[in-house]
Amino acid sequence: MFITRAAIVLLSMGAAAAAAPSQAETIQVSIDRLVYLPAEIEAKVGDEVEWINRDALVHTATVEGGADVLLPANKTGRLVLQEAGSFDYICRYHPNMKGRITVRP
Ligand SMILES: [Cu+2]
Repeated sequence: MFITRAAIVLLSMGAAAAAAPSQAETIQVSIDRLVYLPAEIEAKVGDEVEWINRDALVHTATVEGGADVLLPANKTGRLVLQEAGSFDYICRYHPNMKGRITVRP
């Protein structure tokens, strides 16, 4: 009986350790009245950001010299994060809208 329980505990620990590093997450950022919420997020390479535009205006999530995600009114847009670093982004149509994504390796 003791041996069986110990084996089950070891198996479940092994499964958790193996699954953790490779699991990509989706991080949601809302846009409400020309504001990214939250404005700053942290993620890791392979994660996906999903912007949910709740405004009746077209927005973008645009990194200067990099990614450019179009976000039509009341629609969502997604981006898979490919490289580590800290990225400031704005909306091309409303440059006062500012966000930042910090991507860990
Ligand atoms: Cu905008």
